[in-house]
Amino acid sequence: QPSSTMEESTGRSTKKKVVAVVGGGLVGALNACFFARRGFDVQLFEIREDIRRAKIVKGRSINLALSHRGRQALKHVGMEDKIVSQGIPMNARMIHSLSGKQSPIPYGKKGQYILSVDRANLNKQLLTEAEKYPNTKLNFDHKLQDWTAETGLMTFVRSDGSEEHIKADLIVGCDGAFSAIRKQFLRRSRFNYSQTYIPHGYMELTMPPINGEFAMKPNYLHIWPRNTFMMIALPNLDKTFTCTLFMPFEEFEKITTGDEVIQFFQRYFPDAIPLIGVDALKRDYFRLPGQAMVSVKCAPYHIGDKCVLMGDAAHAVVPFYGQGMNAGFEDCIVFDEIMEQFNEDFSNHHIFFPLCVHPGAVLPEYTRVRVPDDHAIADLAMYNYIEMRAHVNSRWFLFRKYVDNFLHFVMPRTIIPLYTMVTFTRTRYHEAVERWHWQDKVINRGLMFCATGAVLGGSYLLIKNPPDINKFIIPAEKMWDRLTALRTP
Ligand code: FAD
Ligand code: EGU
Repeated sequence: QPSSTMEESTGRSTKKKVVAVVGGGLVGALNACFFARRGFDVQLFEIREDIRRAKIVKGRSINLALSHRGRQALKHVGMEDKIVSQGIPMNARMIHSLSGKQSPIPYGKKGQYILSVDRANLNKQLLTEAEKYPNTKLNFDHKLQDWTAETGLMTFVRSDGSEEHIKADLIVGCDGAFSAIRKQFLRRSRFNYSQTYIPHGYMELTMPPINGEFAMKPNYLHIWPRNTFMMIALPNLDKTFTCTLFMPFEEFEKITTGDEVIQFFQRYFPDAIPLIGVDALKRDYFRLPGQAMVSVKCAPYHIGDKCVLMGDAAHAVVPFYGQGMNAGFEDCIVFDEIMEQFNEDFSNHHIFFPLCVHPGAVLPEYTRVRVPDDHAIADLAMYNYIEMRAHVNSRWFLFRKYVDNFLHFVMPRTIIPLYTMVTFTRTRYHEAVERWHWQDKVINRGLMFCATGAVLGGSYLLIKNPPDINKFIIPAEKMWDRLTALRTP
């Protein structure tokens, strides 16, 4: 049984012993590894049964785009190579226009790519890795019901109805967008919270292999940008593609029969119909209703020295930057770095020793450092959602990416596309946004400069060499010749 003993040789309870990770999803399982590596007694609690034994795994999205931030976090726990080897590299997007034309746009230089990874597989591997540490215990079928901030006492309910009361020195809330841990935060003063459901829902459809091969080119993130409607497809190891259809709930509701589904696809995604298959499409469309997407922002991320939120529990973001999991994984690195910096000192004793070199208090520092970045990626994802919905068709998408790439090519050090900073670097999200605004200014100044130069230069030349206006005036007799010339091909 996990229990808390706040023993400390110095008499001050500055170090944590028992860490309870609540939620065994992607971030919870990874976090268990991070804390186990540091030697804490890690107790992980997950409401579901062990997904490694479960026959059917229900849950959100089947596959995810893993990029640099997520990979770095996996690297910290020695999991990068294993996960990368089971992912499918996507070197470029493939833009599908309404006519069926496909245009690739690389993500970066040769060899720069993001990965399509299987969510269930990633989750299983992370749980197995966490379990390898002797100081970690995974507790499945444990639903966090309630907890007390003052004592760190948690109440869990099991599927047989029994209750368990468990205490920990530190509670790490990784229980997702509808976090039960976060409920206690909401009851407290000076806790900021906002949640927004977007009008769109999503639905997943599968493209089976054709003659044992991928139905489309595998090493791409396939995108069908159609303003209000959008579809994205990521490849899976079993040579299927998982297509995610995004559309407003009211549009989902308009489609009530199989024939209407086909009509809808005929109108917006005609090239996908034969690849998904007419019958499968008619069937799978009605399997599940459209799934909601929520954006959650809050602050602070901690209560005293007792509890901290990470992953979707701290910041659910809409999936329009492919960063939710990546940001949650980066949370784990940032927390680990702060623990290192503060010598794992969680106390608030800097109130008493303000000039101390390591003034302790890991949790307030985590909030201070991480909130601006998580809020920045939440805002960016929402901004991209609004932008795509408003006016991103395939031509606009292609045009924008070409312009970005061109400017980067001309001034590789000055202009770095925003998605590049977000996807391929660990530039702090809020700094990426600042830099993006700065770059916009530089580009606008550049355009202004060119335009002004053109006008001034042009005027100067006109004044210096005034054109003979008579050259432009066509005599009446010549006008007739010209008009008749136009008629003969
Ligand atoms: P979750 O994965 O939600 O895990 C939370 C865990 O806590 C679950 O296992 C749950 O069972 C458990 N739990 C909940 N309540 C309790 C309780 N009371 N007691 C005990 N346990 C509890 N991100 C990317 O980086 N790239 C992508 O391409 C991408 N695509 C996405 C596409 C879609 C359609 C969606 C919806 C999201 C996408 N994301 C993507 C985001 C990504 O799915 C999430 O950011 C990520 O799953 C967050 O992980 P988490 O561990 O914080 O939360
Ligand atoms: C959505 C759902 C293309 C997986 C944003 C790009 C996404 C993913 C983009 C989903 C888009 C949109 C980026 C990546 C990625 C692009 C990105 C979105 C993975 C700005 C499983 N987005 N996604 N941007 O640049 O940075 O290719 O469900 F259509 S990966 Cl919406 Cl890089």
